[in-house]
Amino acid sequence: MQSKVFEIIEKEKERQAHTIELIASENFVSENVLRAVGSCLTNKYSEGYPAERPAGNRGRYYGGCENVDVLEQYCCDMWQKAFHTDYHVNVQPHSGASANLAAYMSVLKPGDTILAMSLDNGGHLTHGSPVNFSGRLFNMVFYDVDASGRIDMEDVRKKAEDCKPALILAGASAYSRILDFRTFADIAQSCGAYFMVDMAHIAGLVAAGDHPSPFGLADIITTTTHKTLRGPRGGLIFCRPELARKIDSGVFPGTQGGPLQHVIAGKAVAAEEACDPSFAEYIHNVVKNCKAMCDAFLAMGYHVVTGGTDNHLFLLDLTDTGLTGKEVQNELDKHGITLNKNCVPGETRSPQQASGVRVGTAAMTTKGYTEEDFVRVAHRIDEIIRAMRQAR
Ligand code: DSN
Repeated sequence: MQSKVFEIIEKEKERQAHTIELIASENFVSENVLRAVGSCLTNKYSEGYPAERPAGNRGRYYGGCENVDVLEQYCCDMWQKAFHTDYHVNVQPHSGASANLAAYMSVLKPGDTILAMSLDNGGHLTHGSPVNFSGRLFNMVFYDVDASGRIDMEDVRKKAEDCKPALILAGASAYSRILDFRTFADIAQSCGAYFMVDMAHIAGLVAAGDHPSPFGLADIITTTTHKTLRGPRGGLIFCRPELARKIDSGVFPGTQGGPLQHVIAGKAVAAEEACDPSFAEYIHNVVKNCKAMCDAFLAMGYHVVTGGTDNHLFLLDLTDTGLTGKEVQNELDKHGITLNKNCVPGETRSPQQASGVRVGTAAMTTKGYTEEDFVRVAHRIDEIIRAMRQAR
């Protein structure tokens, strides 16, 4: 049967081949990851866990799981290797949002207090946005950023003392600076809270040693596998071994049914790739390229939130230009440059309009872009923005 779907996929392949991809949360996976995700493993049901899991959570609810048992355990082993950790790992979360939901539900009750970073300041929807389950199920308190946009650790300490949270969350979707996991952990310990890190954006940098590691400091660590880790779309949860049973139950049967074994296969391939020395080399280049591009914008007089970047992304605050993030995103789309509008600290517009754009270098570094290429793109973006302002 002829399917329309393959025509659409061909068009998307073309789009991906011919645009400059600067969305900070996207990347291009290897052929092996694609092969694994497109495999016959999609046919298999396997609710439950492989036999090697900690007592209480082992065993499957279906027959015929002998191959996926080996696969899932291998995937867990490889992610432990990639992060040099003996933390327990659950590779079943379907996404970062599912991982965060399962993590919260494993150790918290509805109504408990979570101290986190708000969406406007760079946090994620699942970090307590009122339109998300997190903001509806939990009592959210948000720590602030200082005038430059950096997390104000004194505010974290003060709010933790005041609200006595059950869990403190560090991690972000649009934050360009090093996260001070040690100070977060000290604050969590001093108020008896769980310390959770959502490292979805920076996980590749953690694996490569380009960002301090939360392992050994956080109780629970969630991540996606498709951003800087360059794997298939999906999530992972790591936890201290004593929380293994709670976390596994929080994923299945707590918040998910059958795991996606074809995606787990893709995650296992991505973990193998992350263990190869070439991955660290790639991530070093992502960070170097990001700094070069960010410096080019600073030199052209743009307002970069926090004044720079330590990682794979930065945020341009367009308030001074009179343009919205949405207008710039749409205009760049017309010129084959893809990025996303983003709220900035102290945002006055709705997230649909937003006053900034987020720029990331992980995807185009995979395509071989160098510092010079990213600087050239920065100048091209500036030309387009200047033309938009003149047309006003
Ligand atoms: N939407 C992802 C990002 O772009 O950061 C997070 O879910």
